[in-house]
Amino acid sequence: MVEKSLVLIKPDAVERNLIGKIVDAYESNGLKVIAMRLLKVSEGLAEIHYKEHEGKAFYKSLIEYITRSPLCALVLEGENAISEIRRINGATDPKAAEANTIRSLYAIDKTENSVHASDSKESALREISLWFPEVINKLELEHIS
Ligand code: 3AN
Repeated sequence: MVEKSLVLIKPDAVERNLIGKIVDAYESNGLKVIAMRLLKVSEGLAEIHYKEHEGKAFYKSLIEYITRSPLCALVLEGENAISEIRRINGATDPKAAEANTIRSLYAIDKTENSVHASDSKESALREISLWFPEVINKLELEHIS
């Protein structure tokens, strides 16, 4: 099934000039970039994006990290994109990530782990609406017409 997913190439990766290598990992696995934006995230957007982690021990450092310098947000599309992207990314903790995944190659630690990707259809819809409302509006228009 063709799906869309939100990916963030996070500050630690953008700071180390890894955007190209990371996008290449997705594109060479057949995923298509359908939206892309470089931005320095506001605290408000970070808090909405990471709402499910509010109150956890790592929450404050997570918000500080994600807002400290620009990140690259993308919408990717492809066959089984949601699970495929998470496979390409590897486990949250780079020490546990499989060889040759993005996190095994580039992540620094559990917080500065280079990439984020939606973990379900529901979170993909929520996250794409948050980061790229124009993509959702276009989908709705296509659905109606
Ligand atoms: P994933 O990004 O692999 O879906 P989530 O959704 O569990 O992982 O966590 C969101 C982000 O919060 C992670 N990408 C990571 O940056 C941070 N994080 C999650 N768990 C921890 C932890 N135990 N310690 C520090 N940071 C964490």
